[in-house]
Amino acid sequence: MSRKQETSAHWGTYLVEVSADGRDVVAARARPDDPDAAPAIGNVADAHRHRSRVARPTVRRRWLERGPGPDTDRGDPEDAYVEVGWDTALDLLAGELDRVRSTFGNQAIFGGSYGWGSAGRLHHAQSQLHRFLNTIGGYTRSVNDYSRGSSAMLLPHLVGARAALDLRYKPASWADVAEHTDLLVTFGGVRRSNTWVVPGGHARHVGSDLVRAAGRTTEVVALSAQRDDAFAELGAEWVGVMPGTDTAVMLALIHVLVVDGLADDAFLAAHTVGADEVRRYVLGEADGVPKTPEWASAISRTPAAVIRSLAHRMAAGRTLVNVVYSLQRGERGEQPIFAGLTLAAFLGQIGLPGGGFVHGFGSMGDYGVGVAGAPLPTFPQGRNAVADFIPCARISDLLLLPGSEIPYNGGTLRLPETKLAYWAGGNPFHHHQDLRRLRRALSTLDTFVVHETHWTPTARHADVVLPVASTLERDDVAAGAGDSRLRASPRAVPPRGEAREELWIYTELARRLGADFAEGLDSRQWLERIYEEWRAAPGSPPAPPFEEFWRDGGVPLPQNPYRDTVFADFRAGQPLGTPSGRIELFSATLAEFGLPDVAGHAEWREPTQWWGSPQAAEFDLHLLCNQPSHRLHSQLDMGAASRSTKVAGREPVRLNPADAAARGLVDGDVALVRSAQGSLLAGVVVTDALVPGVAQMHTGAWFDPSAPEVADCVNGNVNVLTRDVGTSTLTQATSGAHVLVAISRYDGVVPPVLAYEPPVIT
Ligand SMILES: Nc1nc2c(c(=O)[nH]1)N[C@H]1C(S)=C(S)[C@@H](COP(=O)(O)OP(=O)(O)OC[C@H]3O[C@@H](n4cnc5c(=O)[nH]c(N)nc54)[C@H](O)[C@@H]3O)O[C@H]1N2
Ligand SMILES: Nc1nc2c(c(=O)[nH]1)N[C@H]1C(S)=C(S)[C@@H](COP(=O)(O)OP(=O)(O)OC[C@H]3O[C@@H](n4cnc5c(=O)[nH]c(N)nc54)[C@H](O)[C@@H]3O)O[C@H]1N2
Ligand SMILES: [Mo]
Repeated sequence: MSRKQETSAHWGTYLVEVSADGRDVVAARARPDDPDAAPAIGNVADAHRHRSRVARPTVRRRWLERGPGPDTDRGDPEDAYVEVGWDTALDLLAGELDRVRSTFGNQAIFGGSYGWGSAGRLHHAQSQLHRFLNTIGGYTRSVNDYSRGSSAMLLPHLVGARAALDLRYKPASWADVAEHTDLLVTFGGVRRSNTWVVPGGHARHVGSDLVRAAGRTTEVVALSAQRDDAFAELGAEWVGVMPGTDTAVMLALIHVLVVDGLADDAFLAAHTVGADEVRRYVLGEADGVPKTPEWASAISRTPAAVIRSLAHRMAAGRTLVNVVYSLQRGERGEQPIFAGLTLAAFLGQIGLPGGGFVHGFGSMGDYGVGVAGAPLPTFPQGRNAVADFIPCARISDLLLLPGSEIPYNGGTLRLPETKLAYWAGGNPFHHHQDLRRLRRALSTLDTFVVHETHWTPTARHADVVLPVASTLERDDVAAGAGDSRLRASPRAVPPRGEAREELWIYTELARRLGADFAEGLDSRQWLERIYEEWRAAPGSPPAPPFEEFWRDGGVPLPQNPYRDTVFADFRAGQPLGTPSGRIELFSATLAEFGLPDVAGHAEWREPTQWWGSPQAAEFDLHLLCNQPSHRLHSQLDMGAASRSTKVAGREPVRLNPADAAARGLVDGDVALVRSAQGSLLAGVVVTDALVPGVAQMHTGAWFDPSAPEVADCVNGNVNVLTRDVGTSTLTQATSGAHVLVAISRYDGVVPPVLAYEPPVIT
């Protein structure tokens, strides 16, 4: 008899079925009461036992034979690995960590290790790695994220730190929207597939439920290059806009509000600073270019009449302006956020129920849930004795430009010299840009260490690969922000092969280095400890002792609805945490930074990656690189659900019928997609859901460099194409959402995809 049990991931809580002998996961399916379960669940069963699982501790043969040192052969598909026992692996690694810290200092260890790992609160890969590195003297860390690395840096300058945080965790709820909002104008789609994911997971997929409720009473206008970017149930009106040009449209909307007397001058005078600078700019008094709808239309290809009438509709009722994350994941990514907030301020509805500005509705499933997040159990990370850090998207710069200085947030950062990088819970060959450059960067290291469940392309570049137990193989607890339940996520099956829990690995490594990682506790004792510490902490909800919680499978979290108090209180007279206490439509702080690419107010600034740039002569299509629907990033890309989306055996590229016809492409063809950075093969999908001149691919196909004479990646990983350049000198975040490409039919012999094959082990 097989057995069913619950488990939790960033894509939700679901059920796994375990074989009668208790050793294997035979199926994974949605809970019957989940109204909108994620298709990614369909990847779990076959990914769990896939041949690409890392079975044993493994070391690169060249590193083992030659010792640590720079090596341009890292990631060579032919590179051989050697399996070693745990004792050997841990002895080698402890010795190398000790060599690096004593010869070069702890700042030579990069432990930023960005990534989404798994959802549990105890086995959180980064927290565990950071705690371990802290116990042995510290590490160079990374700050910010790939998700909203630019807006998270910008918004505190404009609305203060507190309000910026509340825009993430306490924005208007979907219930507010349904009740009060007449018009929701969203720049970038409210994509159903993106709401399937919440950091930490959610007990049920409530976000999408509420989207449907909102769609019944609220008119929705979605500006995007993709028609199918918004939930079908929203009944959104689609306005086509060329990617990367939204700022021009927003400025033109402000222009119409100003010129047609629709701006809320009383709100601007009482609650903002800088409205005059913005007025002068949009009227063209500053630079001789009035930001009219005609001007914006020439940039965005959105008809001027549509922009003009949209401005009037926005001023006619309660309007909420939403800007999704992806817009700020591009060069000058600050500007659409800055301009979107400025537009909402000119409408004067910030702080009114269902009105004003939100950022990220539709980007994650926890937006708009409307419930104040409860504190959650956390694994303590200790203190880092090293001060050095980088914004996470500057990883290749760190390794390629040691000793140099980069501008960041008005100051400069010195990049330390790195000898060893330690990655656990992330996949830089998924998340980082310009993978050819990343490979060069990794070749400079003495040693690259990776903890993984699977032979990801990142593991394939590592010198030491340690196999770790997956979520299904260990006990944990999980919950996301605003969740209804803290859930037990018990081990379903024993660890595959010789995989071990990371907590055990760090305990053993620390012991070899004369440090204490686990304070004598095993993982079960730690789970109980973080639960009990949470239960005893002030502000925690009532909860039973651990044994009872574990037996019950969870404990309800309080469902306290919050009010949009930041901006409501601000409207009622309470100052914001900005220098002026007001919303800064012109920030003197930003202006005084004197940066070449970010001014004191929102501006249209041409990125290099847009259809109007000189590069577009050769690379004539704008490729959108956005989140995959049937997986989380690169996770479980070999699973059945993800495989079901592939075309011609690789990641699909979508284009408009006119663009396809001009290139002689039909559905199911294999296309060669090239950018100034690199090339890939993809399977063609022709669709009228895209505006002409725009192509689209999802991120997350595993990097496959096995046929470099054909393309840098034959499996369709978009990050061989993207540019590794920061959003701006202010925020230095990823600009990976956009890249200019050329697409042609590939008529040669199509190479097989080898990305999911384990390496040669000798
Ligand atoms: N071009 C382009 N690039 C992008 C984006 C884009 O829009 N365009 N989006 C960016 C965004 S928003 C993000 S958040 C990033 C995501 O980038 P990542 O978070 O790095 O991507 P994941 O594929 O989720 O990588 C998580 C890895 O952790 C491993 N893992 C899972 N559980 C565990 C565990 O318990 N322990 C350990 N050690 N490992 C584990 C998984 O096998 C997987 O390889 O990508 C970014 N990259
Ligand atoms: N199923 C699933 N859901 C996920 C994830 C996943 O991997 N899988 N990842 C999660 C993570 S970590 C994050 S950060 C969020 C990201 O959330 P988002 O950044 O919102 O997601 P994307 O899908 O990258 O982009 C959303 C849409 O924005 C549109 N867009 C892109 N650029 C532009 C532009 O310049 N102008 C306009 N108007 N529209 C544009 C694209 O058409 C795209 O479909 O998603 C989360 N949700
Ligand atoms: Mo993200």
